[in-house]
Amino acid sequence: MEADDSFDYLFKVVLIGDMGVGKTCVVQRFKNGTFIERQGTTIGVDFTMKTLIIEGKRVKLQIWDTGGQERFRTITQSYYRSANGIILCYDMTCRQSFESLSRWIDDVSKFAAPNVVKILVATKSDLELERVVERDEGEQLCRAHNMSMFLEISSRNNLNVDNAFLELSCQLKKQYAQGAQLENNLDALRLGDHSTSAIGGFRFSRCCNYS
Ligand SMILES: Nc1nc2c(ncn2[C@@H]2O[C@H](COP(=O)(O)OP(=O)(O)OP(=O)(O)O)[C@@H](O)[C@H]2O)c(=O)[nH]1
Ligand SMILES: [Mg+2]
Repeated sequence: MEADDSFDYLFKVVLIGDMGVGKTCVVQRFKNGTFIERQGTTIGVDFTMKTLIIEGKRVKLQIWDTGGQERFRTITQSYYRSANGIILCYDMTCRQSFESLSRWIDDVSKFAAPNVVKILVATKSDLELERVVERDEGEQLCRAHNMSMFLEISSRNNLNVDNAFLELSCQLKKQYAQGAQLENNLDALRLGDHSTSAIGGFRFSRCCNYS
């Protein structure tokens, strides 16, 4: 538990992707600033929290780090539904992990809310010499599936890990504000019909001010 439990925004973020792509290392780097070379495989789902200050607001992230093994797939699907943000991960040194994304993306579209914010992350960018998935391929996939952002990151060298969470948080915060604004406008117009999703379907540019 964090000492100060107050927050302005609370977002649930789920990390998914094949076993061994480095999801737990990403979370460890972000949460503790550490990198463990021999990280054990995640059994089921692990949970952690971290609060960021963005534009003077406390943005609390509930982070669900899922085990990528096939046998956990059904369990992890149940975490998608309440997710505000999803970080889809592949390992840029492992083509299979990139190919698997189509299945992970299918799962997201089946089980997550339609307005969930998705970002795509290529891990282990320190291993440039072992790269087998080109940057272009990641960018194309990101565009093709309407994901908000693509980043190549390294937990080992601490490259872009914080940025991934910050950009995702900014987009969630923006989405929330736009949704609230839209709701207010609808109320003001007394349309009385809230059946359409007020915060779905926005496209984002990168992003707000954080330090
Ligand atoms: N070179 C390099 N290796 C990494 C990096 N991140 C993770 N690894 C390696 O990849 C291994 C697997 O990482 P994990 O974080 O356990 O992978 P995971 O996606 O959580 O795997 P599951 O929990 O089984 O789904 C680690 O033990 C590291 O050796 C990175 O940024 N660079
Ligand atoms: Mg793990």
